[in-house]
Amino acid sequence: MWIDLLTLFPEMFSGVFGDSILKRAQDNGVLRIEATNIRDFAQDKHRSVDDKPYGGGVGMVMMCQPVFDAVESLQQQKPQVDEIILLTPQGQKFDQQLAKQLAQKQRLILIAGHYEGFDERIRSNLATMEISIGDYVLTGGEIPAMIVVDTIARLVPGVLGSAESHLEESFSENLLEYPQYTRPAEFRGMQVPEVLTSGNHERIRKWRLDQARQRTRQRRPDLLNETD
Ligand code: 4FV
Repeated sequence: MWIDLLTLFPEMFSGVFGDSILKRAQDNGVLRIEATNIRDFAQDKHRSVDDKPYGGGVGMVMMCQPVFDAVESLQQQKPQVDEIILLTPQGQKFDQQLAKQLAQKQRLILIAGHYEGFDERIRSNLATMEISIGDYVLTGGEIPAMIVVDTIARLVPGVLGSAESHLEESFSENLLEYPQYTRPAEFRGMQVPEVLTSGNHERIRKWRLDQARQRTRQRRPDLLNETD
């Protein structure tokens, strides 16, 4: 999968995508993540990318021309871009389901905004999707872009090794994770549940499913269907 990030601060991404699992996936050619500076497409000598809002009001608005030209420049390269995604509080709420849908795509462009947001013509005539990571307002779209990329990337085949598998145990995916333990079996008098050291895989599977259902019922009843 190839993800282009259009941003005013490309250097913000080097730490997050330049290390660990995502770096390994890029080195292995499974993933391609590239940040491009929108300001490189500004046409005036001040390299302007924002301007005052028509009709007055506070703050500045991301201008059309640099963003349109940046997207069209990226679109010159194959493969074809499947989605052009604005990160904005007005967008579709991002969740695991949407991440799974996007993980099926071949190439995405994510556009991280700043200031008061985007000129409406970017939204209506260029973007194909808008995504929000939550009902709050950040200073920029870079952190939302990192969240979206990280969540999608781990679902792309070959990104996670077997040790980091995202594949759920054999029960429905709309449950919270069951409790996890590792060595030692006793820590400061706190024991690991006996079932987990029993070696009885069927008992363990049932215990985990029951724990996941209990935890989901207690913490996130909204995730449960009637059948769970
Ligand atoms: C945001 C969100 C978000 C709004 C003004 C960037 C900021 C600035 N993006 N989910 N919540 N964006 O707050 O995606 O343009």
